[in-house]
Order: sequence, then C-alpha cells, then structure tokens
Amino acid sequence: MAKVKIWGPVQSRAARVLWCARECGIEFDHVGTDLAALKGDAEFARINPNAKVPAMQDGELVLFESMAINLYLAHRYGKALWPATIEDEARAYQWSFWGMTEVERSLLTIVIDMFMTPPDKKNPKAVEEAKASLGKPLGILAGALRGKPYLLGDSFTIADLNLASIMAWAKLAKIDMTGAADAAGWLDRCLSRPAFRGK
Ligand SMILES: N[C@@H](CCC(=O)N[C@@H](CS)C(=O)NCC(=O)O)C(=O)O
Repeated sequence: MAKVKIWGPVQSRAARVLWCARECGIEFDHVGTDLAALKGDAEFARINPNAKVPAMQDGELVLFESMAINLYLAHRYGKALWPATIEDEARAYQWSFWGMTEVERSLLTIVIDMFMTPPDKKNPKAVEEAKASLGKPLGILAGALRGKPYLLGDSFTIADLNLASIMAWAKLAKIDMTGAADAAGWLDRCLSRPAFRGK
C-alpha cells in the first residue's frame, strides 16, 4: 500500500501534520518543497485547489486543512492518540476548532509582525490588540487544565496535539503565560515530546 504523503515545508502549518504522523508511528513521504514552487506544481493543484499547505494523501483520500488531516490520522493510525469515548472525541473536536477560531488568528498576527514584516510596515497597535485578545482564551485553557496534565485527563491525545500545535506560536511570539500557569505547564509538556521535536 502506498505510504501517506504529506505536503508542506516544516516551517509551515505542515509541522502540525508531521508531528501527528510521527506520534502515530506511520511511515510517510514528506514533500517539503517551498510554497512558491508548490504553487506552480500541477500535481499539487489537484491535491489542494486552495494552493495552501498542509495537504495529505492516503490512498484514495486527499485532504486539506491541518486539523482535519490530524483528526483523520489520529483516528486511523493514532492508537492512544485517539480518545477512548465518543464524548472525548467530541472534546477533541471542540479543542481543535477552538484553537483555530479563538486563538490562531491572534497568534499569527503577532508572529507575522515579529518575523515577517519589514520595520516600516510593522503595526504595533494590531499586535497590542492581538495580545490583549489572547487573555480570555488563555484563562479558559488554564481553567480547563486545572488539576489534570492533559485536556482529556491523564494522557496526551489528539486534542492536546492539535491545540498545542497552534499554541506553539505563543512561544515564538513570547507571550507571557505566567497568569495562566496550568496552560504554560501543559504547553511545555506537549512541546517536549520527541515527536514534536522531529524524532
Ligand atoms: N486553515 C488552513 C490554513 C492553511 C494555510 O494558510 N497555510 C499557509 C502556510 S502555513 C499557506 O499555505 N499559505 C499560502 C498562501 O496563503 O498563499 C490549515 O490549517 O491547513
């Protein structure tokens, strides 16, 4: 059977999918070609008509959207990564969608301004607003983690992987998480996993 194939450079959101594939212990092919080259690639245009990464192919199945790909990989190949009950599956969807809708945009605004924006185009007001908007979700996350090491309880699951893969940008963005200590500890636990670091 053909191996799972994952498109996207490691510096992109493809990092989330590569982390998940490594946690699942599957063999996979990685097309790490940079985005500019992928955009001119006819095969890639068929794989993801959005011309964005990540994208994934597993046999007949072609998927885009990082969270959808990871939920699929974890369900199909993830063993302990996949929640044991339907209720916990629902919680994994909840945290994945919440990360994308409540957290990702603000973190991205800050990271883009810090690392990809020339000095004359920087927008300190937008960065301040983005930082301020993170206060509420960080408090919610810390509350959800009070008294337990991972979002669904004692073990690391796809809920943690998906959300931590978004929250990893908080490290790059140097977000002060001292007021959300349970969330900070959880993020460190997730990001210290060998599979996150490429092993
Ligand atoms: N919601 C999508 C976002 C995909 C996305 O925007 N990826 C960026 C790289 S991290 C991209 O391909 N950008 C190219 C572009 O916007 O032209 C996901 O999570 O997979």
